Amino acid sequence: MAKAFIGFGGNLGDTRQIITDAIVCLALRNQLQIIQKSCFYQSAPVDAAGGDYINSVVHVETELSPYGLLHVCQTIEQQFGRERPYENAPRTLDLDILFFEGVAQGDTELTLPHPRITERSFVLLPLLEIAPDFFLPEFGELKQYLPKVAHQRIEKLACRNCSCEEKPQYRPSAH
Ligand code: PH2
Ligand code: MG
Ligand code: MG
Repeated sequence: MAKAFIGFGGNLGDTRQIITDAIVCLALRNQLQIIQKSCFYQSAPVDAAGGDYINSVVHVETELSPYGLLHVCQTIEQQFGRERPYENAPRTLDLDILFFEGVAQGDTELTLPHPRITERSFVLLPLLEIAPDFFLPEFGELKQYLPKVAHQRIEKLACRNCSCEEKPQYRPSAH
């Protein structure tokens, strides 16, 4: 089983609902298990037109190959009406494989790790939320890149998607 992280994003339609449903579709796939989901984040489009994006990152474990996982991601994008009229066009749903354990490749169809992880707050924040000590080979600790993206507008939304509620928190009683 390999560990992989997938970024979800979109800025057309009810993106929170779309991402919620897309994660269910992903979970129903064979040879793949969802380990953790981040909260939703709302962010300004980076190098793209259109309205604000909603983003989230999911940690999976999979027996699929990187291209097998890519095929699953592309099928789910299609299910949710993804169209590609031009580069970085507004979209209902985008799934990007950010990291696939043990794989470093420069293929144009699938570059791994994703070449812009360290440059985007909409990837770094949700990824670090579910993997605070994430170490990216060749780049090092991901958290050190946070100051470099601090100017990118992003806001964590109230919990709805994340695994927070699955982790019981110690709440001392008032008495
Ligand atoms: N995706 C892009 C380009 N720009 N900006 C934000 N905030 N979120 C995204 O998911 C995003 C983007 C290309 O896939
Ligand atoms: Mg993308
Ligand atoms: Mg993509």
